Amino acid sequence: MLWDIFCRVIDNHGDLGVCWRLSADLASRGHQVRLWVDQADALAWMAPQGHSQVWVRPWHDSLDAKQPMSQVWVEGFGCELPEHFTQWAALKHARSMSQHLPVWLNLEYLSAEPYVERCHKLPSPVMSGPLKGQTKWFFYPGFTPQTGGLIREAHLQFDSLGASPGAASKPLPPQVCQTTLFCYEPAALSQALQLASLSGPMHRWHIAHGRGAAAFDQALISLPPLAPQVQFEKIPPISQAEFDALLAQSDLNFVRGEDSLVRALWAGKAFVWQIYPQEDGAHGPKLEAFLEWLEAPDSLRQFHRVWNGLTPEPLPEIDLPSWQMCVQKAQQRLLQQHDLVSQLLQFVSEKG
Ligand code: TRH
Repeated sequence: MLWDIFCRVIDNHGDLGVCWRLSADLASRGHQVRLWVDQADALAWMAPQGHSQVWVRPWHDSLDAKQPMSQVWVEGFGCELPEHFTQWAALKHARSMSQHLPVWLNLEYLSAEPYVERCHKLPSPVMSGPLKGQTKWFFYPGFTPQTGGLIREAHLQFDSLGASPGAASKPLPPQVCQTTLFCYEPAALSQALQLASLSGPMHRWHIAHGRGAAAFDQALISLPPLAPQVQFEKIPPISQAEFDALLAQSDLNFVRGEDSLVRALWAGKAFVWQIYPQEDGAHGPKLEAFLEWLEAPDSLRQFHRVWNGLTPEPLPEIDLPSWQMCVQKAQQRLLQQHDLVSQLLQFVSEKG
């Protein structure tokens, strides 16, 4: 099938990261994708290899009458279709009355909250514009069988120790503990750098570029003079495949947002999630719902609450073995469920 996927970059990299992974996964299953993006520049490092079956198109690019109608439209995160596209589609549809309009989906943000199961696959009538009267369908990713699931490509390999995308490629001395840091600006960062288990010569931090790297620099400056030395390496922007491999090679991953959370689950290593903060505080219950689903041990829950600024208490000590075991159990539960793209294909075949 031919798919149109629409992505507007709000800030950070998650919207584009998810839409690219979705497009590439569909393409690897033999589909063709027109990926409409308003700011595609991050794809240069995220997906430098591209994909021969995915055509990235600028948001305002218009289509002419010869271009084919696709079978599925996906609005990434409620971004709404561009006006020129709805006009083109309405005209094309009117000229060929026999042709069905595509199945129209709104791919929502990921959450473990209970509303996701209730709202998944609900219809939403289109009330205005050239396509008034059509129906859009909500498609919610999620962590339970009653949701749309998570993107999980066929090439991911899982064993009892979790996924290993490239994990074996760079053997490291076993005694050195590796941590990857991909975060926003957690107030507890300088505290984390002073934890006995995360500092000193037997520990190495891999610092992903961007906001987290700037926050790391600030945290280093604020360390007291006698704090143990932090061993670290700054990582330039790397491709999603390399990023996934980095998570798989680490013993502890600090991740953020939406897409790297899923990748931390597939990496199967202990992780701490910094949730995207929302002004109305909606991220608090969203984080708690996730920790509940994760069946996180107390120390991991507490670490998350402090890391996300939800409580002023000090960070608890890291407990890598129990945190990793919890992640691996969660991963096993997820592996019993269908992945997001398989579920999307099933839904489209029902509605098409
Ligand atoms: O960048 P993010 O903070 O994105 C966020 C969230 O998606 C959030 O839900 C959304 O509301 C907000 O954006 C607007 O974190 P996330 O989701 O993990 O996306 C990062 C992407 O960047 C992910 O696909 C991994 C990729 N990446 C690389 O490919 N290479 C890199 O070097 C790094 C650091 C990241």
